[in-house]
Amino acid sequence: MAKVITVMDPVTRIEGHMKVEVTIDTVGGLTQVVDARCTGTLFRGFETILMGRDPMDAPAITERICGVCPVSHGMAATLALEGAARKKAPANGRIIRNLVLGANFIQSHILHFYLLAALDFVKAPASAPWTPAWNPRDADNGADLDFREEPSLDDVAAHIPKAIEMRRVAHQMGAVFGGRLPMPANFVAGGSTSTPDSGRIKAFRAHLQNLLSFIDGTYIPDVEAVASHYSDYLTVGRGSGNLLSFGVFDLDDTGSRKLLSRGLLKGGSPLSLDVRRITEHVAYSWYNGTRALPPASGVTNPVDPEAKTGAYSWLKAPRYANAPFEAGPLARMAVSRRYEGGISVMDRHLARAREAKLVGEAMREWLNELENNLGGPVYEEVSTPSRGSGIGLTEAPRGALGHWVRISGGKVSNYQVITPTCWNASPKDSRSQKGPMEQALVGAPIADPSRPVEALRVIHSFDPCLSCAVHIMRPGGRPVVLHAGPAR
Ligand code: NFE
Repeated sequence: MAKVITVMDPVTRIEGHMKVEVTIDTVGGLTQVVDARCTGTLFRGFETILMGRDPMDAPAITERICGVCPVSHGMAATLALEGAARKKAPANGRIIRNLVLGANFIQSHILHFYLLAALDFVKAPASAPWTPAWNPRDADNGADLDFREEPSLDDVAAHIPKAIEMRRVAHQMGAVFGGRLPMPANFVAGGSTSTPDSGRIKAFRAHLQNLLSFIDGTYIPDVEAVASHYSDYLTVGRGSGNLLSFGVFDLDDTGSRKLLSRGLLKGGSPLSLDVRRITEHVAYSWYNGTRALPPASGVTNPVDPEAKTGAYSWLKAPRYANAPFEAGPLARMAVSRRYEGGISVMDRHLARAREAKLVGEAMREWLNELENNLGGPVYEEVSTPSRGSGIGLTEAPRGALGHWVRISGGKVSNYQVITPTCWNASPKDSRSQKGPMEQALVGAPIADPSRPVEALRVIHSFDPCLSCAVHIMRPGGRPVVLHAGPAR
């Protein structure tokens, strides 16, 4: 077969807008991906929007970065502001924030498997809303693609309507303390604006029980069925081989104990995180300059995409000690020694499902803790520092999330956000090292280059969210240039 380039633009069943270009060739008798380029096709202007604003607005504004993981942005922003103010949320505020974030993890993981990823592996009906698609029940379209015949795989498709209902339940659960979801209203620097009472705890617990039954009885068995019938995907899509977790769900008021640990695995060897070793590269991104900068002094100056030779993405390329690292549930579970498998398409799905159970079960304990401390404070007063800086490191459903804030004259003078999808779907860096997803695509076997469902399996396993990673566009025109300055 002659070498071909297949462009998926936009990649569907993800959040946001992404283009992936794969070069496919036959090597050693196997037709496979030999090169890949991931492009974020929108510009996210949130850092620029925040300049000159009251720092206390950062949680409410950054939650709007994305409707799928708003809680994580609220958490990262409040942690960054608390760092700048040298304050910590009291125990009940911390626990309530954990509970709302846990609800968001569960809804996001269910959403990802059933609505975004499962149809890469299971046959859906050849009718709306499942079509148009490379649908294996459609004789003219996908019948010859590699979709395996198993009753347990048919069950997965049959569970999709229930999964949609369960996702709603997870939102309802988070809204018990969040006030609403998505974009909860209770995340403030210093703690939470909502308070626990026995009625709210009871309502939350009922939703949680319902979700844990679904996770145990349906979600995990469904992922295991897919993993057992597509076990070859335990060796496809390894990527960078490096895993990074900022850690999440503080279990004490100092933040030193977490349900999911902070740390890295570089080629399997554990490392502790030194946040100063994170830089963002822009050599292949549509931003001014070529120098990699630490996010605390990062700049977000978009350029005309046609003016920067070689650049191909609105995503910057975050690197740790100049190396690409994968973020996500597999990274968290592996760093925490709660997942012992490898790094692959199917390991990502298995780790994500097992994490949903782990988090759900921990939430039960947190409800007990709240119940035993009803009336304890949820908020410690935090006033806007006139100057200072803070870093909020947490985890979003898709992986490590960091917010870096600098405050001068009581206003935001710099704000940088690094999302998990920036780690995973990043373009090349100054050393021309590909991002983890680009690396994971190389070597993926492809049966039909015009319908590369195998490449989609690799892409979807990372659960990319380009809404988080990039944001504003002017179709058909030049990029919108937002000028930094005080809010008008
Ligand atoms: Ni838009 Fe997000 C998550 C964050 S992904 S979903 O999870 O942060 O980059």
